[in-house]
This record gives sequence, structure tokens and C-alpha cells, in this order.
Amino acid sequence: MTSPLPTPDLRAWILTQAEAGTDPREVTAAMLAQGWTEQAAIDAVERTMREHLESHARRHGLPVPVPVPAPIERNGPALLQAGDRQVQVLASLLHPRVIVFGNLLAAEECDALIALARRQIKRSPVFDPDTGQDQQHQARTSEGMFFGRGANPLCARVEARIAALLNWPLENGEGLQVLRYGPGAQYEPHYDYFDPARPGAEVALRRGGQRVASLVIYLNTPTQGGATTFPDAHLEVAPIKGNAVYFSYDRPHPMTGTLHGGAPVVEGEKWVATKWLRERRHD
Ligand code: PD2
Ligand code: ZN
Repeated sequence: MTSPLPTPDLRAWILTQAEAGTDPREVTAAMLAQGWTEQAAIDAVERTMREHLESHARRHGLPVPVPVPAPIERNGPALLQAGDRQVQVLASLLHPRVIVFGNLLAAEECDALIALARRQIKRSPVFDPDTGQDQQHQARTSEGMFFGRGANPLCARVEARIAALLNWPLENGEGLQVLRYGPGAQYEPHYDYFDPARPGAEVALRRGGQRVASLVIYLNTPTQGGATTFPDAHLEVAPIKGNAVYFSYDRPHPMTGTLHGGAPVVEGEKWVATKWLRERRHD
């Protein structure tokens, strides 16, 4: 059954509540008191917000926002059951949308991923937005490799766990990328989405659409340095073995605030596994 459309007055009231920062649960509760069913109220609020964001984006010549994984709610549980593993929510920032997860991988899983990746690792290419090809680049002095999705039982287990944690289809995920940074190696600040204005984006977007979120999993703890930095948020996430930093971007635009980089490793080495989530199936 389709839900009734909100009237212009109701839309205006929903938007006023959103601007005032009212919890959406309070908004739907007030609608229930007016005789709306719960599902119809949720649909009306979501529709109003989506249409408002879309018309705002169009008026300002910005890309239209798309759905992204939303793994946690505000002030929600500190522990999440992500398939076969209990994961901690260590920190959460609303803008840019960044979440730090603890205990995503067991130490043995981190060690095993490093051992599997080590055999195939080479100097990391960077996606070239002009050609759509991967190229060697000074901005990224790490070495890396990609596992195809489900390349081995460990990757398959980790992918299923990530899909459960993020509540995002497993098929929308790229294969895991493993990077190794030696002493002094870094990854200069960049965005993970494909810049649609660059000619190379078309090739990348054909397979699964845009990237909408990233999950950088720390496979070891460097002795010093190697934080993942978010310059716009003045945030540094410390690389701790088994933990992960998640960030989402609902449109390919700097307004998402998701500029991020890998700070130089000062002592020791740093290993990460990055998972990128697409809008659609990435086959
Ligand atoms: O290793 C990191 O901290 C890092 C930083 C920025 C990884 C990536 N980007 C990435 O894999 O895109
Ligand atoms: Zn990145």
C-alpha cells in the first residue's frame, strides 16, 4: 500500500522541525498522535527530506545526494553484532560522516590478510581521473594489491561481516585493497569518490556507480605515525590493529568534508585493508 502524500503544510512543519534539530522520532510520534500510521509517517518524513535535499542541490548546481550506508544511529548501542563478530562503536562524527569502529577484525585475521597480501604486493597505483586507468603516483608512496571479492575464505568472511555491519549489499562492495606503508610513506589528502567532471570517471562509474563510502581497516599498529587524517574536520584517527575508520559521502563533492589522507609513518610500518562501497552491484 502506498503512503499518503504529505500536504504542503505538513511538509513545511517537517522541514521546520528538521531545521530546529528535532529528533525524527519525535516528529513521527507527533504524526502518530494526529492519526498517521507509523510506516506512513516515516515515509512522509523521508520523502519530504529527500525532496528538499534534491531541490536544494538542483538550485545550487550541486550533485543530488544518494543513499549511503547508515550503520549506526545517534547515541545508539556501543556494541553492534556484525554477522559473526561483535564490533565496538568508538567514535562518531556527523559532518563529515565518520565512524571509528573497534574490534572489527581479530588479530589473527589481520595477520592472515597481511600474509596473503604480502605475496602479491607492489607499488600502489592511484586511480587517474583523466584516463580512468590506475597509474603510479608520487602522492601515494604505499604499496598495495587488490583481492577480488570472495578471493579466499578469509576475504569472504570479512566481506560478509562488513555487509552486516554497514547494512549494505555485499555485491555493492569492491574487493578489499591491502596497502603497506613503510617508514616515511604516506597518502596525501584526497577524496575517494570519482570526480564526475574528469573524463576517466565514466569508465569507473559504469561498474556499480559511484563510491558512497569507505572503510579503512588497520591490520597492524605502527609504532608512530600513520594516522588517517580528515583535514576539514581537524580529525586524526589513530591506526590500531583490528579497528577501522568508516566515512560516507552522499555525493561526489567536497561539501561532504571527506577529504582524507594517510599521514606519514614515522616509525615501523602500516598495513591497511580498504573497502569501498558502491551505489549498486559492482561485478
Ligand atoms: O591508509 C590510510 O589511512 C588511508 C588514507 C586515505 C587509506 C586511504 N585513503 C584509501 O585507501 O583510500
Ligand atoms: Zn582514501
